Amino acid sequence: STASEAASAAASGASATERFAADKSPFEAVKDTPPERVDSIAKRVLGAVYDTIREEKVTYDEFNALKAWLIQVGKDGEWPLFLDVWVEHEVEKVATEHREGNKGTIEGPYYVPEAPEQGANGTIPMREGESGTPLTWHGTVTSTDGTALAGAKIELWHADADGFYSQFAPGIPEWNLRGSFTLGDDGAFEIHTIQPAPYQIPTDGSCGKLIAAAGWHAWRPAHLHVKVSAPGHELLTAQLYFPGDEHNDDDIASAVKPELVLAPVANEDGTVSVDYGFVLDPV
Ligand code: MBD
Ligand code: FE
Repeated sequence: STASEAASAAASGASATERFAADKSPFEAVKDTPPERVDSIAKRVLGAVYDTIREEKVTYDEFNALKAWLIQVGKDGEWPLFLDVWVEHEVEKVATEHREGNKGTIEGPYYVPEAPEQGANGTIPMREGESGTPLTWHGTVTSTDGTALAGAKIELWHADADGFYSQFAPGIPEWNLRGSFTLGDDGAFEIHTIQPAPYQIPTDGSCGKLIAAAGWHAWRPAHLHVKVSAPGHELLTAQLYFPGDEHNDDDIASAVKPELVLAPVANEDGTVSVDYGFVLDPV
């Protein structure tokens, strides 16, 4: 219903801002940045803005609409959403371009650390009768040299069959569709979950206003989020996608890579199986 979607859209923006504030101490990490670097980056960003204003002959009315919109993005708590949808993909590419192992992609705004542990062969927390096609996923976590990574951990989180994330939409149990899977010596796992639905970013907030004003759509393809970690290896943040999703080629968040599209197999009992493992780069 429109009313419950509106309620959850407003809530998810504010929750994502709270989540960000709780987990990251961003200024600490860059406190030794030399002024030359700040100067260079700030000048280039502003330069791109000046070029746009000159080339597009931006008017005062448009400038004032921008000011009002930027103020509202903050009031809606949608800065994490805006930055993760329209900026993070380029940061992620630069951060991981040296890797020889698995492709990764953006984290997005809805990760919560310390999801409940389910073991190497486990079912993600879900409601009784959780809707969606049951999905059995196996694979192995290895290093780039092929060694199985004992004690690797997979953190998995994803939307439900209606496209909503626990802790960011109301009325969903706290850890629904969020789980941690710590692997044994063979680095192997078998995870049971359900297939998520395509996800529409909130349309009733400031990001939605930009999307409507620009004539864009608000959709991301269905996806599973993961963080995969192992001692002595770089943390992998990725998402897995499903073949044939109409938004794989026009994800609003530009986060789909061909290496991250699964090859699921439909079983006779209506469930789906998929084999996909991860290759981590040594630190
Ligand atoms: C999501 O679920 C997501 O993964 C991203 C990147 C942005 C908004 C919602
Ligand atoms: Fe997501």
